[in-house]
Amino acid sequence: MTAIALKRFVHRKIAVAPPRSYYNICINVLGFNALRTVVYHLSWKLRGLIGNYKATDDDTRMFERDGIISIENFLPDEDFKKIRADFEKTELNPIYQQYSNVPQFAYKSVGQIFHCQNELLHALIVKNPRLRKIVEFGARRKIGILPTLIYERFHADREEQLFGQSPDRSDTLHYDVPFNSMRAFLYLADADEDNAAFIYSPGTHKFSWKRVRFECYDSIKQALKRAAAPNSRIEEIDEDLLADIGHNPKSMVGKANTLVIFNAMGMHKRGKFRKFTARESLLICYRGLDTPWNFLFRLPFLRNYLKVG
Ligand SMILES: O=C(O)CCC(=O)C(=O)O
Ligand SMILES: [Fe+2]
Repeated sequence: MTAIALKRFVHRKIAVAPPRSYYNICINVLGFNALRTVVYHLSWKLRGLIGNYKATDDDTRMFERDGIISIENFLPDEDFKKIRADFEKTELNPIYQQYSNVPQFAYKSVGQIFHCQNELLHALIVKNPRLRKIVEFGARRKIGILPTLIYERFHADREEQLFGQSPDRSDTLHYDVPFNSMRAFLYLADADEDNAAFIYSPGTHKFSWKRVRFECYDSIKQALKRAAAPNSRIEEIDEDLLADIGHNPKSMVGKANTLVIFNAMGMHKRGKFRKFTARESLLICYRGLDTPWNFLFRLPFLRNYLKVG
């Protein structure tokens, strides 16, 4: 195994493996998920102390408390219109997914990724000081990467898909990774409970021993389920486990030009489609900020070498 292949393996299978679908029962019983969560939390805490990160304004205070913040009329009108126009002229690539136990991908999900080669998004989003401040505060580190930017259009295109489930798993309650990880949606059209507005459970991003216990139980339960039925869909989280961490989901409805910044360690999911109206947004993803390779600080000279695709 080459060094790069080993690094990739560790990255995918250990560092950022989704906690709710890590199937190895033994490893989960041994507390792998819990240990990972504790280690990441300690590194985040330490970075906070060293970097002297403090919640000093309404944005950061709310983000610290809830793990999510919704900002209406985020961009000046003329800037928002430019992004909306850019979105409209961008040809999105349809992504169809087929799962063995689900006849057809429930939504037509279309997306296109820009790695910030787009000057407009770079100027208006990537360099936006308000967004940057909240993300740096949430991650407890300077933003040393370019976020992944994805234009998204989701919609149900058949009657039976209304209220149906999406096999991409994002409409099942989940947390993405066992560390504080920042993402944002800029709504490019109105999002409401009829067109699958994002759902988040404020406060569930917080570290606590109950949370660690939750991760431990849930990961074992998922692994056992998967062992019994390998092709089964990921299960909903148990209500009593959720109650333990103060679950109180909220639909993040918002008009076009609302920016929703969230910590993907908190419980969240995509809503359901009750109408055919598409949900259109720009997803801004800072996942690349956190890897085991930059546990405390990113080492600039290693940055490119260690970049994991
Ligand atoms: O599309 C959505 O609303 C959910 C997306 C999601 O789960 C995520 O970005 O982590
Ligand atoms: Fe997610």
